[in-house]
Amino acid sequence: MSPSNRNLPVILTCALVGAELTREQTPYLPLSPEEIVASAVEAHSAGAAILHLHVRDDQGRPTCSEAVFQEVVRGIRERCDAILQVSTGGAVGDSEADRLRPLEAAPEMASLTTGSVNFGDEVFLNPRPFVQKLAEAMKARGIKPEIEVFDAAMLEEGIRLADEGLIESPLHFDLVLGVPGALSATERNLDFLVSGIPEGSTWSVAAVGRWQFPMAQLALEKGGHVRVGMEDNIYLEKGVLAKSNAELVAKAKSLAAAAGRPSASSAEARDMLRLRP
Ligand code: KMH
Ligand code: ZN
Repeated sequence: MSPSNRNLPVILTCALVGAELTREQTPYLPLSPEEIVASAVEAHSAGAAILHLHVRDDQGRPTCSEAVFQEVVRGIRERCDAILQVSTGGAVGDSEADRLRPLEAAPEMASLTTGSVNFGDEVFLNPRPFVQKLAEAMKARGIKPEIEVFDAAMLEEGIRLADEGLIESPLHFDLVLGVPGALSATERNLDFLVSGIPEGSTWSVAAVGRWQFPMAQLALEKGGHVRVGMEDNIYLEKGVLAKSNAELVAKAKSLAAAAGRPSASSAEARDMLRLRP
């Protein structure tokens, strides 16, 4: 822990649902709008300033339906002041038109993956013209992108979009490490990515599976922010399923406290991210 990072509030993000997980993998996965809202409010109470949202249809399948996103966004907003960040990644194979739909729910933030990448046995497609279109749509609506970096070139592409005027500074990056086929969750990779992040930006780490908490620890020590949640990892510890997203957030919050990093409230996070009022 460098002295400059001590006491720097950490922005905890909780990715509640994702698009790939099923109830077969964990019975605790929230699926219906009511379950997602309840899980969101609980995760926020446990310390998450940002909630990263995917939604599901009435069969539990991933959907980009505007109506479902709006229902979930409205439900959470009625009950807490968390920063809501919709996914524009959706599920592998979603159409470009569908992936633009969550922006209609008027969130404060949205994810923006700035390149294509192998994603397990599939390919998460993000051609440049579509990434530019997403960035333009976010800018037009005053939605701050979280630049999702699954591989190194995505960081450079995020900076390029800012140079082209499609993303406003300060930039916010989420370093997604450990997806099979993408950049692995190692300290060396984290250091390499962080060394390329422009001054004045903010960054978080979202590592998947068993790397979630070890990489969160490194992010805390290096002055970064942390994303946890069932989308990325369903285990509280080896062999023990998290019974809620709040449990994962609470664990991240206690790691942060032990590292001397208080968790930021949503209001503090809005300031740190320079979100528009
Ligand atoms: N479900 C993945 C294919 C995001 O939310 O922007 C993409 C994803 C990233 O989850
Ligand atoms: Zn996501």
